[in-house]
Amino acid sequence: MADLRVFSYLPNPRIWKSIITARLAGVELDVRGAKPSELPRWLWDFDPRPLSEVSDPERRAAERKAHTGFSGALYKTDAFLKANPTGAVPCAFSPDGRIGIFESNSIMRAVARLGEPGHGLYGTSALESARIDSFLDINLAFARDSQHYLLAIGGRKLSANVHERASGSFRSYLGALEQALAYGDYLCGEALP
Ligand SMILES: N[C@@H](CCC(=O)N[C@@H](CS)C(=O)NCC(=O)O)C(=O)O
Repeated sequence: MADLRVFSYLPNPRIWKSIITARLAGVELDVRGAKPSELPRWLWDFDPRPLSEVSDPERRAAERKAHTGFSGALYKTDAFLKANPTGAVPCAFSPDGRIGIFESNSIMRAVARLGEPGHGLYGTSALESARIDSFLDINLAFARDSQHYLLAIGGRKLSANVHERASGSFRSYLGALEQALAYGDYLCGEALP
């Protein structure tokens, strides 16, 4: 049995970081999903599957309005929304489906925590892990603003305001990385794990 189940549209850059971490840390992932264009015709659930395999009542009960990156209807079960209150993908589940993990950075951290002892990818102490969290946290504003920017370009609705926000958070995020690297070769620790 895999250590963690991940459901997403595939490929999704948001899960590459978890897949890379899993390879380096010796964690087995069970990655499920389909192309972005196919996912609206899937049941979003711990046991995700094409709607062709789902009964009509189950499909009707799961119908929701998409909110980000998709339009129209998506089919998310109550159990999916209980495990993953944002209703977004990627999301991950414990092998028994009882624990849901959402936000791609959190999924990556879960993979690192599940990894073999000593891999060092999430630091070598509580404080080093917290420093890594600091960089992941400042990434969130940039990730959100760049998502709005890319979706606006895709929808041919790019405004000066959206561009300005993405540009500002890009500068602020990379500025912090540059500042950290002005004092040494690593963002955290003294060597690559
Ligand atoms: N910050 C989240 C973003 C996830 C996200 O926005 N996912 C969108 C697709 S890009 C989604 O699942 N939308 C579902 C919906 O529209 O209901 C992460 O990094 O995991």
